[in-house]
Amino acid sequence: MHPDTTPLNKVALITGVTGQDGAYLAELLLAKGYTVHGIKRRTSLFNTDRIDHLYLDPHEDGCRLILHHGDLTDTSSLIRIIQQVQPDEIYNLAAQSHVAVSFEEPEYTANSDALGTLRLLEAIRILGLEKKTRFYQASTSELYGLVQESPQKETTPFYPRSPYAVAKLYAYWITVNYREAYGIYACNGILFNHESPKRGETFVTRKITRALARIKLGLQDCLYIGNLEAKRDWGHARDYVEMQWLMLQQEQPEDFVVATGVQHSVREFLEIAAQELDIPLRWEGSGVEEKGYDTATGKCIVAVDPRYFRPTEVGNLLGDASKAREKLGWKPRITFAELVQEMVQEDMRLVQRDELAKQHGFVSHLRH
Ligand code: NDP
Ligand code: GDR
Repeated sequence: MHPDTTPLNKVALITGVTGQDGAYLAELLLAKGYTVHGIKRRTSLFNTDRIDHLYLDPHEDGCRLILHHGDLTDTSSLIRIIQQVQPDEIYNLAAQSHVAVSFEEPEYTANSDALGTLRLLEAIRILGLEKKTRFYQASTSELYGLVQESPQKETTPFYPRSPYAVAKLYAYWITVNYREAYGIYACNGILFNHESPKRGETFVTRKITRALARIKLGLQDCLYIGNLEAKRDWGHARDYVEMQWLMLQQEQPEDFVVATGVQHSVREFLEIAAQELDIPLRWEGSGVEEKGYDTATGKCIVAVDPRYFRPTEVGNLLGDASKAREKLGWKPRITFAELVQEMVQEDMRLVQRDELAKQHGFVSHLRH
């Protein structure tokens, strides 16, 4: 049985349940007594690692996490699942969520991230669930892009800078429009970057903690990185999914910024992660020639690689979550230092496991 606190007998549907936020949100809702349905797209391998600890065989008693095959680009699957599940709450977390990848796959990104949101809202309408089903849209600080004011809050004008952000701009406004046009309880959470040990390996924080752990144990030589000067407001996913839930529990639907109000650069993140691993780091050179050396070994362990630069970059994001604090009493609990520490420690644990496999003759083919 999943641990129960206050059974609410509510039914939630999470798109993107196999992702970082989907896993933390499913855990939170199960602990609150929800029955949680998740939409998982078909993949050639299992990709449920992040939620395996929550999953019970459907034949066992007390199974409250149910997975359905579906895809945000496939309207019929979404209508079928929503009709079957009759959810009280839908959390739309599914997306092609990688900003750099969106320059390579702009059309797919628009289809899943922009039209996918429309398809879900239309499904609510087609099925006559406007009064029953509440809708949460995973909006993003990337909407602010080329920032027009700092820090950014709910009223700050948007200036998206990638196909991802432009697709999310459509999703933001279609959510507002369906709220105003059809009275659906629909909200946008404008979330600033949030990370965790469950973060995808190609986002910069996880890329750094994983690479440094591998370098520490001799499984990798060098971390190739893009723009070291980009600044972000980084929080912990566990804190942020609580806001996703809180936003759907209010009398009136509203949009909220979710952020820590503290900013760090990619370089600072890297330096703190290196400190955490006792790697003494010294920088040499500048721009695309910049390199980081481990002063204990003299080896180059970090190198800037322009392949990770973006055609249009978002250089400087900082959020103001005063509205969330004042109206919902929300504030983040996990500090930046704790976040980096947790990610580094968890990656060290995983890398030690890889190292052990290597020692026993299983060569690690993991990418880096
Ligand atoms: P992840 O990339 O970790 O997870 C995305 C999820 O969406 C995965 O489960 C993925 O499935 C699924 N997915 C992708 N495409 C489709 C599709 N076409 N149909 C169905 N499912 C699909 O993202 P996060 O958990 O980090 O983020 C959750 C949401 O919040 C995303 O919408 C993201 O854009 C947004 N966001 C994230 C922020 C962050 O800092 N993490 C900040 C602001 C917004 P699979 O496992 O198969 O890849
Ligand atoms: P972001 O996250 O684009 O903010 O989108 P990401 O971690 O990818 O990049 C953050 C910043 O780091 C710079 N950077 C690198 N990024 C990656 N991925 N790889 C590198 O090697 C690298 N080197 C430097 C980037 O240029 C950027 O400035 C995330 C996603 O979760 C979105 O879905 C979400 O909407 C936003 O956060 C808020």
